[in-house]
Parts: sequence; C-alpha cells; structure tokens
Amino acid sequence: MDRSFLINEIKRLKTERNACTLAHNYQVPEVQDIADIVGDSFALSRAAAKMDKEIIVFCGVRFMAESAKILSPDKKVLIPSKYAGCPLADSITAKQLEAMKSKHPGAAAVCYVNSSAEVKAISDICCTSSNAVKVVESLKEDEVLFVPDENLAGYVAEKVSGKHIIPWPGHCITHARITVKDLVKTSKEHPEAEILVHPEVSEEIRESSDFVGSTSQIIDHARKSSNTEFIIGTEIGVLHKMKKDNPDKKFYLMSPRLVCENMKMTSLESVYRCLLNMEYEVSVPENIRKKAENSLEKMLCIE
Ligand code: CIZ
Repeated sequence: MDRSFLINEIKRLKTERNACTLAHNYQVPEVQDIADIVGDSFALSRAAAKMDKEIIVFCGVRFMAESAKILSPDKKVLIPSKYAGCPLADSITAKQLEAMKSKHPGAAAVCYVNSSAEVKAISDICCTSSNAVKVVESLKEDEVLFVPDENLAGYVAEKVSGKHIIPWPGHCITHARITVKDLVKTSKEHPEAEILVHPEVSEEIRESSDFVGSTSQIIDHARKSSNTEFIIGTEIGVLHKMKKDNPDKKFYLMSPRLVCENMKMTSLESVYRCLLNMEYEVSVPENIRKKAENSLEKMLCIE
C-alpha cells in the first residue's frame, strides 16, 4: 500500500475514533514518526492513562499493551500485530513464580515490567530498567526474587549492597546476540566512541561499557553528552530518535543482529488495519488487573 495513503488514513482514523498511537523506542522509524508519543513501555502507558482518548493503539509487544490496559481499564487498548510477543516475558509463568515464592517464603518478589499481567499480579512490586536499583534498595526484605531477566538482576546485585538477589534464568534473545567480539570490533573501528548499553546485555558486555541504562536513559545520555560518537548496545530502533535528536552526532550499532523480530511485526500497514478494523484488543481479567496495578503503583511510590 502507498505510504502517503497509509499515513493520511492513520491520521484520519485516529481523529474519527478518538485514538492515539504510542510507539516503543524499538519500533521501526515510520511507526515512530506517526506516533503521538514515542518512549519506553512504562512511560508510554503512564502517558496514555492521562490522555483524553478512548482508544490506545500500542505499537510494541503484548506485555506493553497489557501495562497500558492495567493503567487505563476504561480505554480500549489495541495492538497492531497479535503475534508481537516477548520471549523474555514468556520465559516465566505465574505458576513458576509461585513455585519460586514457596521455596523462598521470606523473600520479596520483584518483577521487571517485561512480564505478563499474571506475573505482575503475584509480584510484590514491579520495576523498569531505569528504576530497578531504586526499587530493590527500597525493600525491607534481605532476600529478593528478581524475575524474569537474569542480566538486569545481575546489574542490580552489583549496585545494591546487603541484599541476596535470586534471579530467574530468563534473558532477552535480542540483547543476548551481542558478543564480546562485536564490542571489540566496533570499539576498534570507532575508538573515540562512548559505549552505551542496556542492562539486558550480558555482564561481560556491561563491564566493558561506559554507560548502562534503559532505552530512555540511553537516548537522554547521548543528547546530554559532550561526546559526538556512540556505540549502541541495544535494539536498533533507538537509533532513529537518537539520530533525529542529534543530527551532528554519530551512532554505531554494536551488532547488526540487534533487531527484535517481535518489535518489527508492526508496520504502517498493520497500524492502519488496526485502526480500521479495531483489532486486536488486549484485555486483562479484572481480578488480575487490579493486583498488577497494585504492583505498578507500589513502584511509582518509590520513584
Ligand atoms: O520496558 C521497556 O520499554 C523496555 C523493553 C526497555 C527499556 O529500557 O525501555
């Protein structure tokens, strides 16, 4: 379908349906460009809850759209691709977390936002990659179950003293594709570049980097830094905003394999079809939604 037709139709349908489109930092450039807001998953969900729109089209993966529904129960939340999931979020079920909790009865259960609504519902508190350290520091319990990302858990364990962190052995398959060889190669090619990575990367990559942060923190850091060259160790989608924000700076992706197939399932065409056919609706059963909201709200209280 013609690109300008799709853009015009998306604009028209957004007005007609009183809808907004939110795009995660990992979305393809053209989807980011038509979005009302671009950002990380939790910032998007919070912003959507405040927007005076009846319909939220979440251009991202399922757990993100679920978070939007948890915070906006009275709005209709749609996701353009029904297959856009997250293997990291799917790596732990509520039953598995229950089993972990029974093995460690005195421990607090912290779940990263990259988790299902069911897992959020039975966690004591949620965290994002930006506030995970603060969230864990705020807990009174010395023993902490941290799910589902073992690399983020490792990063938190390094930063927080006096807590025993028990990670779930899950990881992001996209971030796991970066090797030390990739890091060494890109650093040799761009010796002046600052290395910015996401905490979902492995410990060995993190240790050889200059800055570790969430997608929004990486984007902010590049904007504020006096450096002009950066090697980026997270999904390729963030480069779009970074290049737009900093036309005089140079950005190099640490590996061409940093592409999340699930994030790339959304296109201008799928956003158009989503608005046209009002599909695919994301719902969360009310009993689960309320408990998951509680875990998210607890996190907001310590921010
Ligand atoms: O929750 C998010 O948005 C993800 C997946 C990463 C981040 O750091 O923004």
